[in-house]
Amino acid sequence: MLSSTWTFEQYKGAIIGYKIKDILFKEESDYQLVEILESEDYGKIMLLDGCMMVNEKDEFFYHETIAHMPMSLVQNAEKVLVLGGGDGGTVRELAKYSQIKEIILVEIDGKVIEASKKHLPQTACGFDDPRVKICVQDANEFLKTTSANSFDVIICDGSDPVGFAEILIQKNFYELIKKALKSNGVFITQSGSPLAQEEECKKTWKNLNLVFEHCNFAWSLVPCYPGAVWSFMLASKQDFGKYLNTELPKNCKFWNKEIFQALMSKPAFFTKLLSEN
Ligand code: SPD
Repeated sequence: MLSSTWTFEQYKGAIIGYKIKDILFKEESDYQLVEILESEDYGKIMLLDGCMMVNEKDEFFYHETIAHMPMSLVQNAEKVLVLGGGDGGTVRELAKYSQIKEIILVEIDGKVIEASKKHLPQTACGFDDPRVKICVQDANEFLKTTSANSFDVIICDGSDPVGFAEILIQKNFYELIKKALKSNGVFITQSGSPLAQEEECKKTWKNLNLVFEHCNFAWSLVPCYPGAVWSFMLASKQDFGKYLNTELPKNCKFWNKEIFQALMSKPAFFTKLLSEN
């Protein structure tokens, strides 16, 4: 048991800190250091290589946005693929839709799933849904063997694109996603902070536009991530952009139809950033 210990995440010239009460899980996996800590004010938090992934207090902003945004843009989505997302938060949100028949989660690091199931039940509860199939595999390798036109919605819920996750913003990766997506399907990826991670946003936008006929971007809030304003990028083979889904997910803390419109609105600083490509 620790007392008055802090954990800090430094990103460029800024640091975010959390006061920690206890270390619940700390193991080096084949890919990264996986930690789950009990914080004083933000519930349990998961860090991967010291980088904040989830805290129980504000994870709803991120997971509700990344799951409900694409689901709002596809009518009757039945088959959904989640790449990354080993903490289970995105799957939990998807499991709210009765129309979905199958959710496949492809996570490279089995330890993230194991630690989340054990210590983050509030986030990982969606794994219990019988429609969820878990594959512990590299997302790029999974996509190489996926048949064309397989998924209505594909969600890339990855870490920052560094090290083994660098592939997640590459053109080749987006080409594989395009192949796996149905003609009216929608792809969404988290794309970093337009305030703190400008280059990551710009590269994601550039490569998506090289591959897909139709791209769009949205923003949301993730108070625990560097920059706090977060970005999400959407891509499709067909024109999209209107709210289509009639099934509004229940028990959301953030998401609703008005929030959808607000997050799809285009703040000038963000449009300018992406036009600098
Ligand atoms: N800088 C942290 C970016 C992490 C994005 N993914 C978080 C995964 C939550 N399911």
